[in-house]
Amino acid sequence: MPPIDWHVLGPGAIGSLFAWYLADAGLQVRLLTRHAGESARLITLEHQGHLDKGHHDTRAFHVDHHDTPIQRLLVTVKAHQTETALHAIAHRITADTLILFLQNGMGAWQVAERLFPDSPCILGTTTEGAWRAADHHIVHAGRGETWIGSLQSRWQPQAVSVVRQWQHTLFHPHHDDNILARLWRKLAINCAINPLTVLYDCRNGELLDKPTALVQMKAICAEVEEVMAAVLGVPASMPLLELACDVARKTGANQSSMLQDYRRGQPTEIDFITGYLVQEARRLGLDVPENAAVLSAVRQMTQ
Ligand code: KPL
Repeated sequence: MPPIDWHVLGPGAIGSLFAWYLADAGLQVRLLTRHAGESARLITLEHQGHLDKGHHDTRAFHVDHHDTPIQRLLVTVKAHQTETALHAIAHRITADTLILFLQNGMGAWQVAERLFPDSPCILGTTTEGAWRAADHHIVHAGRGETWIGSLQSRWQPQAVSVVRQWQHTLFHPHHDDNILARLWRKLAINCAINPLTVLYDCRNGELLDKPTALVQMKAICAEVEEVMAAVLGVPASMPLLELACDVARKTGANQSSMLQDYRRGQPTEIDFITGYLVQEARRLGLDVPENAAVLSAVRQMTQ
């Protein structure tokens, strides 16, 4: 049997999308799921917003419950599920296991750095749009960009090697040796859009029609800009409010990932998005009252 190239931990919308296209490019992919009795999973991918619009494809994946070491691990579980999910497979992670985090929010990778300090840990961020229409039915809603890098210079070669390996996939990602700045830009967008879609119970684009939501978005963006500039040491290259409004417009028909979790009654990623921002602000001695208010409002609604 050929060696397994990637194990995907958390085959939700983004995990299934990546599993799908890695397998499509001929890589050997296995899924890691919580269901002990599950040995295979059929994933249906529906194409929207790019080539083959409306086309459905179904592909079978093995679910791996073995105890053998994992070579490359793609972590796509929700940020708050990371610790439990990694604990469950800790016996399969060695100093040679490459771990790539591709999640919304910030800071979940710190679990891996603590549990597996010798394993190469790299980070990615993607704007590929995917959502779950039903169990194991994923809609690829729009094309985006994927960036990969490492916070530690010792693991940059591993990040470059993944970028090379994925050149033959649909994603053809880019390497960024300042992945932190890119992750912050995504965090900023998520801080500006996701919690407000929960508070106003609306799609991303509808925020732009609500004057009070826009006032809040403006205040959120001003605070995030200040924290981001302090963390990265440089001011944002474009006004965040402009960027956030642009993303809200382009993804106007989307329900944000936080709103989807909220509507399904599932825990949201608020602590790894606005919660992370507020924590970083405190560490730096900065005041972020609008974000703190939004954080506590969403926590109250989702507890
Ligand atoms: O990343 C997103 C999310 O929903 O988490 C945005 C960019 C807001 C698109 O919905």
